[in-house]
Amino acid sequence: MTNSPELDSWAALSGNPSVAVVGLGGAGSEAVADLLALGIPGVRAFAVNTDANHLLRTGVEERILLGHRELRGRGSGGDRDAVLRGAVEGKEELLRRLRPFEIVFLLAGLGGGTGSALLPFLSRELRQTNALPIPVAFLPFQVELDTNSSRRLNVEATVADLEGMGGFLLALANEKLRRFDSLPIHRVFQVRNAYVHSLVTSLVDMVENPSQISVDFASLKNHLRNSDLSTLVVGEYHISEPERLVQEALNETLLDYQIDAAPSVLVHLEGGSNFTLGTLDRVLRALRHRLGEPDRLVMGTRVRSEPSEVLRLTAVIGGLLPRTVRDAVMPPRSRLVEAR
Ligand SMILES: Nc1nc2c(ncn2[C@@H]2O[C@H](COP(=O)(O)OP(=O)(O)OP(=O)(O)O)[C@@H](O)[C@H]2O)c(=O)[nH]1
Ligand SMILES: [Mg+2]
Repeated sequence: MTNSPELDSWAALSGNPSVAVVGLGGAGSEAVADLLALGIPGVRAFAVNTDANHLLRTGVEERILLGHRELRGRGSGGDRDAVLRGAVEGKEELLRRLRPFEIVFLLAGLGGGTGSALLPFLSRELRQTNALPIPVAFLPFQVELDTNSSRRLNVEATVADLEGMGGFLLALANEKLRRFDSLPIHRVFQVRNAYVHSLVTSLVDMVENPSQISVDFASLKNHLRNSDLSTLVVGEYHISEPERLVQEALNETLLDYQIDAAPSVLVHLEGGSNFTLGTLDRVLRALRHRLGEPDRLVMGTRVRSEPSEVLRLTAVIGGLLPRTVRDAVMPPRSRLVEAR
């Protein structure tokens, strides 16, 4: 309390936005458990599923079982419509539990019934409140799309729903993890989930860290609400080579996209006390150049108190052509015909 009523009223308004990560279905819930293992201080974690067994086994504390009347806690077996009916039934509880949060990351693997149905459903519902939903979709491996047409249809329906809504969808293609073919499967998913961890902690840092270059919640919301299909890149490199850092990050992309024509980018840079303004300028110039001089760039930095040889970049590259995501989720026609 100060002795100024006006300052007191500002203090009451200055609290950081509250953040939740919500895993939808099996893959989404497992991603949230990985984020918890990596540490997400100040962020509340939820798992939402139609599968009671999976919910009982997950390490995520806040759990919501949906559609138990129809699906009896057994999962949906890929039935997106049944999950949607369950979601309508459970909508009040879902929104009551999620209402306190201003930024809500929604994580789902597409192709099954639960995550595929809930990602657009909750994005739409949360957009109608004052919250900022950030839907993150893991696209199935090519072999799943080639061999299981109901998976493909679920993915297509989900992407179409999200596109129809306009606004943000962050897409990460599992197929791009094939470069880790020699790792055990759970380790491969952990690599991808570490990217998502970087996204969550960077965005939280950007809105909660007013001491450095930061972005207010309203600008972040405006930026994300206006950049539709997006993907995530993460890179780390020696601080003396900022251009190489940008190159490394862009090489590690988890979606095929047209790199040289992205209209928007949100970037977060984290370095030690030796991270200079000159280095920041070199990173941003290199990034803008590689992305074809995007019209909109939102940036945040975090400078730790100790010096560090490593600079870390996390960027959300937005406004990708819708065609790009369709290409990523739909195999070429000839291959579909072969698979039948
Ligand atoms: N990270 C991760 N992804 C997975 C895992 N299993 C499957 N996936 C991917 O996620 C997609 C969706 O699968 P699930 O998450 O199991 O499906 P669901 O949303 O629970 O839907 P239903 O079980 O059909 O109700 C699959 O096509 C895979 O590409 C997993 O264990 N971890
Ligand atoms: Mg499931």
